[in-house]
Amino acid sequence: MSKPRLLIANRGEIACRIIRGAREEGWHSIAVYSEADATTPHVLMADEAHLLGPAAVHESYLNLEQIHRVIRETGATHLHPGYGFFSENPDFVESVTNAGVKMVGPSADAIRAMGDKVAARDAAEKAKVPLVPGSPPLPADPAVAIDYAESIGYPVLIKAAFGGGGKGMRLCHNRKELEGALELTRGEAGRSFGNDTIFVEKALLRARHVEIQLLCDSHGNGVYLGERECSIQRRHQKLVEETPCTVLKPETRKQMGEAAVRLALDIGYENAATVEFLLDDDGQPYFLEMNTRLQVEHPITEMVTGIDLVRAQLRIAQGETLPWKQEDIQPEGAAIECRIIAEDAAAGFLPASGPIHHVRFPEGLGVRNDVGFDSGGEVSVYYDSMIGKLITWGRDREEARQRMLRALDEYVIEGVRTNIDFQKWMLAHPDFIAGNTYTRYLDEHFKPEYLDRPDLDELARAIAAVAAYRERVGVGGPVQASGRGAVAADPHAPRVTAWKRGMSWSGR
Ligand code: MV4
Repeated sequence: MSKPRLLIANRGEIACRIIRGAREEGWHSIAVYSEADATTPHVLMADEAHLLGPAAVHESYLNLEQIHRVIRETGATHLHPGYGFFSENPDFVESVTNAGVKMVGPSADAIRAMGDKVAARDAAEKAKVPLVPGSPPLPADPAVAIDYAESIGYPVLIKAAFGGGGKGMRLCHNRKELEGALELTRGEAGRSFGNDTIFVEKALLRARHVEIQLLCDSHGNGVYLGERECSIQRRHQKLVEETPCTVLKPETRKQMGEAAVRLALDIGYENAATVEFLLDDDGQPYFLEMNTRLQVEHPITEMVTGIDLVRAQLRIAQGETLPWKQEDIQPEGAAIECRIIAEDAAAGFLPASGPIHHVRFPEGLGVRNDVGFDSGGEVSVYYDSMIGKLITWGRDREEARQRMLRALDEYVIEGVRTNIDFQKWMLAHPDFIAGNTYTRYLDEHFKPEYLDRPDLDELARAIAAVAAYRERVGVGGPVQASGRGAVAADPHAPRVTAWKRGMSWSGR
């Protein structure tokens, strides 16, 4: 059989990740890119690369005609959508499939079935997946919603049936709030999702977000690859993910995993999926929704299971049978992912953009760095501000955590502000160490003022810059800080290293 030809309809770190999987499987990789991405790593890594159009996503990565043009010009046989962009768009999947290209992912029907959160709840109920108490679609009469809310008790969440990922939700603590929010949420749902179906669910407010990774082949086999806890998030953007969840009991993991596999097989699901649950204070799981794509945080599952999820996806797309039985999946150790985001905490977490003058990536045992940028690149305003993911593995959680702090210390990005300081704060926090995490944790506990003082950071950078310059021009001797800034010190004095100054070896 000739080499499969894989078009990767994405950019950045996930495009690089997929190209690596393709190369190891012996597949030919075809990158696509926008004018803003002409020299980015995914373009350089792929076997071939094709321009889609200008930087704006609707002219490039979300331009269906241009992607079809590249399919025709390259003879692509398979397409991997990554996450975001077209990854959960059933119309896209249909059009690609009709062009004779095999999607590395689920069918349009499976995406549609899970995109409707009411239908997803019904399917979950049939598969005996534990559910949050919730209503059927609500009629226009507010009395129905109020009666329902009063039967399950406040607080409740009004959710849009075609929302998801936290979009189109509204929290109501009492009857008055519910009355005020119903038509508002319905109107927004209609405008945002083209369908104004809404329903209510009991709101679980101190719950953890725990999700189950699945792989299903096209022959009706499915396995679960353990869980990921993703409670550390702000405004529905996950920031830290870890596996295993510190509080999940083995019997609950088994219950959630088996329920998730039943749901997927019931709907004839093929390829990778994630089933999201809330885990309440009593350790009870409740189904939220199913994500029909490879997720950003998939690497932590790969680290503990040793299974390459992208390679598994490619083999599933070729019709291979899963090579694992459930008992073959035996996660080892612990893994943590910190998302590296270009943003300015002091400016209300606005996305940061601009040229990347210089980077130094962390390395060493148990460290994985998934990025799609390099020195000399640029963070564009057109795309997601998540520019990379730092992942560490340890024999236990504490080893993974300490390794993460060490790796964050090694990480240098000059030119754009990032959340690396936030990640250092989070990973060193007693609540994180203790595993006291839940979805509202940061709303209740974090303020930007907690991060390092930028004036001290500036001094540290000035010292490092002078030291680097003196080394480059061959001027001997260490440099130290004084009231006048960085000055040459006695060359015979013992060196005061960056570590002893409370900075990293990279000078931060
Ligand atoms: C909830 C919930 C509490 N109770 N549903 C947000 C994302 C989407 N998957 C569903 N979400 C939630 N649904 C009930 N009945 C809280 C959230 C939620 C959340 C869930 C997972 C991760 C982060 C979150 C942040 C805010 C709210």
